[in-house]
Amino acid sequence: MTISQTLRTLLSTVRSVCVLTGAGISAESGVATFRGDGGIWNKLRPEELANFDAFMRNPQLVWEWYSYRRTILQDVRPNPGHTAFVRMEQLIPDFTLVTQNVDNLHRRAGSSRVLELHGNIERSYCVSCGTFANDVHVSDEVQVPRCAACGGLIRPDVVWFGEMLPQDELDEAHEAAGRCELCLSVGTSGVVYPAAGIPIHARQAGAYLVEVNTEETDLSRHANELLRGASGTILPELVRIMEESRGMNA
Ligand code: BV8
Ligand code: ZN
Repeated sequence: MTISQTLRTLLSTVRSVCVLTGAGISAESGVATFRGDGGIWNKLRPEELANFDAFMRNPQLVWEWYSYRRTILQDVRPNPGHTAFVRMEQLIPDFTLVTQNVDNLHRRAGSSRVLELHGNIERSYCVSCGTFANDVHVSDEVQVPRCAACGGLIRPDVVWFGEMLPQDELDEAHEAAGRCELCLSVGTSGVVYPAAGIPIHARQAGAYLVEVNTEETDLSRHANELLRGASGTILPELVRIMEESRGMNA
């Protein structure tokens, strides 16, 4: 993977950066992606699980899936890709981290401000009264968690297909994309909208768009530069170039 002189120069001067991450940034932590090899959705179909009707039809099945994913997340840790963005946030005056991931790993890595477009699997709320219930543990013999306040069904606080994204986060992400000089699209296949529109908007607004991915994606054709490889290797290298060129060796 070679980094162009254009990007090296930009990394030494850039003051406004917008990042979009997807499941690929968590792959090296051992969290399965959705659509890549071994992706969970290759086995499971999103229609059956990640939508509200499926949940109301079979809340137990959907909760077993989320409970399984939460259990996996207890044993994984952020990887050098997540950590690189914690450092980049310190180096860049106007830095915005937008994620599609619900795995909470950016926050666990120490990123102070994360725009979670698809929610967060660690949070849950009542479908009837909206009360949040964050100490929900579901195992297969236990019934679906019920709201202490009104007895309604508790659901994971993630955005399912056909559901609106949190408007404030989406607006803030859109604004950051519209003003950034450099946009990094990292570990996302770019198939899910409106999130996948963020890097495209940045490019159209004049940003230099770089894709960090092990494979070709739906966003590759929009990028100024493709860095083919693992985010856990590439992102620390980008930060090293930033630090060196700004005389801020760690
Ligand atoms: C909405 C949360 C509107 C739950 C998720 C037809 C055309 C276009 C759009 C649509 C359409 N039909 C329907 C739509 C809209 C739909 C959509 O985009 N569908 C797609 C599939 C066609 N979008 C929606 O429904 C959204 N809502 O539009 O509402 C609306 C309007 C009016 C009124 C009401 C509503 C809601 C979308 C959110 C869905 N929720 N997840 C959960 O996670 O359990 S989506 C799910 O996909 C995850 O959030 C995930 O983050 C997201 C995107 O996937 P990726 O992160 O990109 O992961 P993926 O596995 O695909 O790719 C991983 C990449 O990493 C790969 O490229 C791989 O090569 C790379 N990689 C692997 N290892 C590494 C690596 N890269 C670097 N380093 C490595 N080591
Ligand atoms: Zn309730």
